[in-house]
Amino acid sequence: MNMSIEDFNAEWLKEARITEQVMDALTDDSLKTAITDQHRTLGQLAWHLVMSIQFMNMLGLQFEGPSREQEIPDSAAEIQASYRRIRHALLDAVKSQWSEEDLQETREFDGELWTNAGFLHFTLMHQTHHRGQMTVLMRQAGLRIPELYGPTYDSWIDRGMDPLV
Ligand code: NI
Repeated sequence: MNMSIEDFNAEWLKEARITEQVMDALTDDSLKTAITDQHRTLGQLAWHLVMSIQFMNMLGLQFEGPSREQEIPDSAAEIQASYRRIRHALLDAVKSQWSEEDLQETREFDGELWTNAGFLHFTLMHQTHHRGQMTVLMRQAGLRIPELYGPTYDSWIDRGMDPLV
């Protein structure tokens, strides 16, 4: 998908804010939740989202983020702070370091030719995908799920309504 810097700015502001709300609902105890012990934990998924933003450094964008060697934090507050920092850092870097021409620059990744705009689009989709996985694990962990694209079970209850099925 072709995106302009303005398109990315608008989408990222919305999407990263939603992700931040999801991250902010995490608790230390919830981070170990997983569907089975063969699958990624809630904490691993949350950290994967932080580190996949960090991956955009590989495209020549310069911004600060956690080191690849850093262990996955067992503190929800640390993951939340890292996400908050890096989601702003990515957007600032895109806006200040890339022009519209840079977005059309291509590079090979995993045997395919990608534009930088394509990577930005992928970053949005990839985040949404894992964020959806996170909300399932959060429900399993007994956490309250913030509203993402509309009311949740909890918000229907709060409004005195029968949750939709
Ligand atoms: Ni992934």
